[in-house]
Parts: sequence; C-alpha cells; structure tokens
Amino acid sequence: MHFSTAVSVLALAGSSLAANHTIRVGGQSASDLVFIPNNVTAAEGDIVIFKFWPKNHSIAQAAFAKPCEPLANGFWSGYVPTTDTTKAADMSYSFEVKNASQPIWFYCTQAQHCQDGMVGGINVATNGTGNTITKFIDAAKDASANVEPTATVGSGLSMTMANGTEMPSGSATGNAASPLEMSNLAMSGAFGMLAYLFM
Ligand SMILES: [Cu+2]
Repeated sequence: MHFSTAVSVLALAGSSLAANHTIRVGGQSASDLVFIPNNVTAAEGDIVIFKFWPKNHSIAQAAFAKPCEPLANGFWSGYVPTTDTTKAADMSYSFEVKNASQPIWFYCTQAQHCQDGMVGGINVATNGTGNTITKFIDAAKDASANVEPTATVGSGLSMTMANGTEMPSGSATGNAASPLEMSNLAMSGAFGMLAYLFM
C-alpha cells in the first residue's frame, strides 16, 4: 500500500515541473482593452490560464502577420460575458503549451478590441528586430477588420469552471488546489504540488 503510494507520487512528479501562467482578459476598468500581462514565457507542458473580466471578451489565436484574424485550427474561446468587477468570470480557459519554441499570438474578437490593443502572445519576443509584441500591437492597430472565428467555440482550449478567484500569475504550481477547480489540468497541478512536497 505504502509502496504503491510512493510509485504514484513518482509517476506524478513530472507534472510538478509544469507551471501555470494566468492572463487577465480585460483591464482593471472595463474600458481598458488589454490582456494583463500581454505576453508570458512558458515552458513545454506549462498551462496558460485565461481569466475573463468585464465586460465581454474572447480569445482567438492569430498569426503574427494577421493580428485580428483567426489562425486556421487555432484556439477560440467564444465570448465570456461578465459584469462583476470584483472577480473574474466563473468560466476560464486554459491552453497547454506543447511547443515552447513556437510563438503563439492571440487577440480579442469583440468590436474593435483587437485594433485597440487587446492582443497578446505566449513565448513571443518583447524586443529585438524580429516579431515582437510591440510590432504585433502596432500591426493590430492597422487591421481593417476584427474577424471572429467560425470554428467551434471553446476549440483548442480546456474550459475551467472555478470559483472565480484569481490564480497568482507565474507561480510555480498556481493555486490549482482550489476546491472548486474541476479541470483535469488543474488537478494534475494539485497532485504535482503534492508530489513536490513528498520529494
Ligand atoms: Cu475584448
């Protein structure tokens, strides 16, 4: 019995290395059209959790060259309307980074939010001569339209129903132990944390 417990802990130990990164969708004020932060650096296996704030935002994956247009087979959350300014919406979306060397770009499809700067990236450059987040924001300003994906809502993402409390950004294991978390990803994070404690 004891032995099998030890084996499970070892088996789960790998997941303790995965980190959660929380991105706030929507600003401190509902009129702030931003992702906070608008870029994160994530390793393979890390989970990026999108937490939605007022009023009614979305996340859709784009290509760098076309900031406000859906990437074929990219992720798409659909709209997550919420009015409570004191907490994130109950519904959040998670994206697992499977290839950390591949920059991922995304935007909000609502109205002109993309053009207004509501864009972001995962593992994208923040400076230099290549494709930077600043260039992506600038290119978005010039986009002629903000295009909504036709893909299935929620595609490419894991939905999480949580109690709405914000997870700390960039923390090693997040607070995935939150009792109302139902996502498998969050659960693996919680077990990963236990495994970490055992080591
Ligand atoms: Cu928006």
